Amino acid sequence: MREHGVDETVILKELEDAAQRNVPYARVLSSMCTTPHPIALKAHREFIVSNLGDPKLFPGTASLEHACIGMLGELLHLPLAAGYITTGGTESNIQALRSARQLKKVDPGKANIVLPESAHYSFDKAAQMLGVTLRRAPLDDELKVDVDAMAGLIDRNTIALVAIAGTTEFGQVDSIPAIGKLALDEDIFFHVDAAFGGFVIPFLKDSSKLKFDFEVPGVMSVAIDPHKMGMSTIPSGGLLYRDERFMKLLEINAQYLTSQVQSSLAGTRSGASAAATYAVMRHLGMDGYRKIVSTCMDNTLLLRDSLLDMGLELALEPVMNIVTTKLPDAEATRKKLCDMGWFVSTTSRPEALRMVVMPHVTRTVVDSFVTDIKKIL
Ligand code: 0PR
Repeated sequence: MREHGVDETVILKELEDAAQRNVPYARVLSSMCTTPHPIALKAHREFIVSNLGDPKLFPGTASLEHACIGMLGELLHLPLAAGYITTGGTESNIQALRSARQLKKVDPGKANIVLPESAHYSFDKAAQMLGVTLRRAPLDDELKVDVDAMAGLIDRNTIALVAIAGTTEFGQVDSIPAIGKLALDEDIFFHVDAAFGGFVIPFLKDSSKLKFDFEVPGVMSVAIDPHKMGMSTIPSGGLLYRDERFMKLLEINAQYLTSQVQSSLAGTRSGASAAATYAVMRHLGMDGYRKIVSTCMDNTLLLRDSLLDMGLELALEPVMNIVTTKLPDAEATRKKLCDMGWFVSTTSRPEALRMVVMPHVTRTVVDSFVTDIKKIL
């Protein structure tokens, strides 16, 4: 830091220059985040100074967080769910597994978690932090986890089962009712990572076919991210529990706080996330999200059809707003697109080019992306 401070106008210019260098969302088909809804931005700015780490100092903000959990609970078929607003899917997944480890005492170093090969890398972080082993079950032809293989990996040291509702790479949804049954039969804690799919599946036309939340017996916790398809600001995640008891397992004594105890992973945490999430969920309502998801799905199918017309093959028929197309050297194509200013990603098994059709990927964006990809394929 400099000895003497710099004038505000100079700094504002520096900030403007830094912002200019960021890639505009309209060129980004690799991200699960999007431009937040304007009302979320307004709410975020208004609550930026509040700290939910000490909720009794900010009872107004705490009531907004409580209301968010209520609305998320309703969305996930459990209006009375317990939970809190996290910083995102990573924190939600870590915390859910922390609850599972607290719940079932096994010999130190022996605990394991059975999860799909498609699970997000946040579970690797969780495993390192919690000192548990990950047992990865393979996927079937539809890129869903093989439930029989999961069953075969369970032993008496298994503290949790995990399933994904909207896999990061392909947007597939595991057979959650079957895994819920397995969890109940084996009496094991079952966590569903719906960080991406949680704000998509309930708004799809045939949503009732994809059961993934608390309506499925056996599901004990769900991660759902308002900062992905929920149109809220970063960092906004949601962790919901079937029973408050699971969240209580995380409580740490913090006598000097107004709340005396704390169960979140972060200590000091922004109230802005809760305010933004509250505002956008209240403002959009179910029909608002339904419209957003419907437009994303129309654009997803438009992109899918354009790629099929080019003679390309899909890695998976889109279940949600992610398009994956098989390519022998997907990485080379990704780089060429990057040189043209487009950001997409690749997958390895199967090797594919991956495009996430977020709300900022409009029809115009799809058309111009297709025009460019035609030039190089
Ligand atoms: N669970 C699933 C299924 C996810 O897809 C992700 C993130 C997480 C958990 C972790 O969520 P947080 O990153 O909020 O902690 N999936 C994306 C990914 O890692 C996130 C992302 C978003 C990546 C924007 C890039 C990007 O530009 O690929």
